[in-house]
Amino acid sequence: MKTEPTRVAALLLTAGLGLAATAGWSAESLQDVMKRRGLSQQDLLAASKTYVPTGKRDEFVAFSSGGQSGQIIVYGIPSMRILKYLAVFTPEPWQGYGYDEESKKVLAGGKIDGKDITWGDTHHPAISETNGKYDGQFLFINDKANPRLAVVDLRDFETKQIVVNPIMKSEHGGAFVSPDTEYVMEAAQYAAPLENRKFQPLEEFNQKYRGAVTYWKFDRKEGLLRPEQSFSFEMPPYSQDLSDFGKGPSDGWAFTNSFCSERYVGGIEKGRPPYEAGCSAKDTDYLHVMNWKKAAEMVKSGKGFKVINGHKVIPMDVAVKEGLLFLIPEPKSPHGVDVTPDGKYMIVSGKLDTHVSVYSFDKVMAAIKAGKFESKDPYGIPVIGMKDALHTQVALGLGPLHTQYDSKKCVAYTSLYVDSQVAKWNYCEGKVLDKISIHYNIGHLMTMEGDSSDPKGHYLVALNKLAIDRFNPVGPLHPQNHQLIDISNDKMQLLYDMPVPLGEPHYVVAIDANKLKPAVRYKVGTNSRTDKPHPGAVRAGEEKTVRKGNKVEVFGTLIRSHITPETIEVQQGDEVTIYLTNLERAEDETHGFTVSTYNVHASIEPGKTVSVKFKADKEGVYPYYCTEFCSALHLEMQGYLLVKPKGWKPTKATLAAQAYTEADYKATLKKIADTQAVIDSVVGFITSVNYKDFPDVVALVEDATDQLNRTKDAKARHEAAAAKKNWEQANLWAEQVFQYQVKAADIGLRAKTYLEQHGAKKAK
Ligand code: RUQ
Ligand code: CUA
Repeated sequence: MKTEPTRVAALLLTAGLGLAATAGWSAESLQDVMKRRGLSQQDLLAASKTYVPTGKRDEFVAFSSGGQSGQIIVYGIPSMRILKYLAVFTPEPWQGYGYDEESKKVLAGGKIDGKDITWGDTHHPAISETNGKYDGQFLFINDKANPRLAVVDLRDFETKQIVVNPIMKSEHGGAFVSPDTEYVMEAAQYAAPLENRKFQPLEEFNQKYRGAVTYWKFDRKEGLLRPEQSFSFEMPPYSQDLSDFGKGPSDGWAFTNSFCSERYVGGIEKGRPPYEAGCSAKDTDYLHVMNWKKAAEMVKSGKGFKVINGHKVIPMDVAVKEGLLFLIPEPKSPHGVDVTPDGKYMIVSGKLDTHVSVYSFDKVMAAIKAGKFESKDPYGIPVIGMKDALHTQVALGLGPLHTQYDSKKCVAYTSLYVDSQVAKWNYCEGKVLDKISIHYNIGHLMTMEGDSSDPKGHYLVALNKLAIDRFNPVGPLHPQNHQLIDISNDKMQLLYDMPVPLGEPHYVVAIDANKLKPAVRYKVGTNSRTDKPHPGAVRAGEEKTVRKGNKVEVFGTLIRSHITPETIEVQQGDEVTIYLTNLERAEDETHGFTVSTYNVHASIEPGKTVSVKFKADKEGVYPYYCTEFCSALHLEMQGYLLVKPKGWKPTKATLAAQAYTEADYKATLKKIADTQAVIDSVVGFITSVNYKDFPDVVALVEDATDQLNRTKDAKARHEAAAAKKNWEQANLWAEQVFQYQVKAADIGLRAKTYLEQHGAKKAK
């Protein structure tokens, strides 16, 4: 496709006339639309609460677990528009995750016993906190199936680290952060021997199988978890589950649920009752109460732990002796234990009990201080009486599962799985305030910043396990249904159903959008996964190919609309590494890169340097190209990898003959002059108004100027070639000048439209 100057000029005209042209048409009235689409007043009210007009942004940004996809889904609230899938535990081609060398290193951190694990089961995301409030800097998420934890940096929404839990075989009760994110907690799910690759018979379950809760030390400055400074509590084999950190008055303590304190081991095939019966036989399970601050100090001082698989573990007897670990009975088979924003209470709901139980932190502390325990569990851990710890219990309905908080004092929301409802209630006074039905079978629920010490209210999202009949059918495997509920008034109002098209999301966290300030570009030559300068980075004009033995290293660059180099010649059997730096400074000017059939791909955002590596094991010709539609001449952003067979000798080399005449050259020069006139008029408009007051426009102007500056070199080249009457070279370099002009004009028009739409005023 060619961009003619006349088209650019036509664009200019329409940019000015667009509004006037549509004003005369008669539109459908609101009543017409309601009638035609069968919408009620209530529907319109709901729609007006979720609709975000074009160009406007959402108030909150949600990070949803992507379940079996091993990813994170980012969406806006209240529009429920999906913004991005973040690659975390599984290869993701768009982002080059698992297809470029830098991200492969991150994924390699998640290898278990030397093997790649290419899938993950993400459950519970957590946003980093400062003083108990979301700070928008980092995001953590667990992999339940393969006990791992990942760190996402919210400066660029990229995964930077994956760590494998050294002593667990599954992990569900994470991720949770301490109020200042010094530690990230995860609790095991299914008990197993803590020693790696060690068999123990199920008959010795009570003696040899163990649960655990791990505290990963987080180094905020480097944005990395520090395994050598992390530690775990050895726990009874009770199937530990969700957890939470204390805050405010309960800071320093942490809480973890369990759902099979029966220590049942199943055996349906041997005629024994199944797990579901054995694990719910007793009326209560145990809430684990840990003094993590004291434990961390003890471990720091080099005492009180043993080393298992290279990891520091506090044995149960030490935890008991040092007063670090206590149990409290809790209604059976709970999921969440959720500390209230003021840190005074811990709310637990047993899925098989109709109550939510509100435990008082003060009462728990008083019992511990007084040494008032009702018993000890089989491992010698003191058990605090339920009555001595409870503030109140409230009957909410069937299958209470998870609780989140409102900005209004004492107001909580609890999901009711069996009833398919959300209950709004007051935990200080212990009374139900409102209930709303959802569709269907809600698991977790989530309010805005609703698990922090500063919940924001406004909205609640019901994370429904089943969608059944809510959407257009797409086969037996259904999407999940996230339902948006308005909680700003006394009565809850259901606003919107969003099908979630990727895995089974379990938990979501949502943050005030103003707290997120992600970058739009990297410093040129950055390895985004380490945030350090990339040794493979080069600047324009420094591109080169280096051969050492059979290792070939290509140091290349990308900028609209060419890849340098445009041919890579290697011998069959060579090991090829291609480093690529995106030289763009403009927002959203990402280039992609792939080489045909070599299974490599990279996404190279402005400033980033990445590398792809492969063995050129097949003789042949392999096109490479940019995979992002980055510019009008994106298709031309191409090159050839030539893999020559061993012993190949060049014969007579003839490049495709291209005949151009002086007339062609002159015509191109005319085109350049016409385009320059268009550019001058756009520049005239921009500089006639207060464009400097608009940072977005200033960035566009910088980008356009950058493109225009590039014409100087090409102009010198076409003039030099013309002087030698080499009309082919002269014409092609003149065409290159035109290409830079077109890009500059394109950007200029975007700036002009922006200024017109944002009410720019005449410059003084
Ligand atoms: S969960 S609802 Cu892992 Cu908390 Cu599935
Ligand atoms: Cu760069 Cu397409």
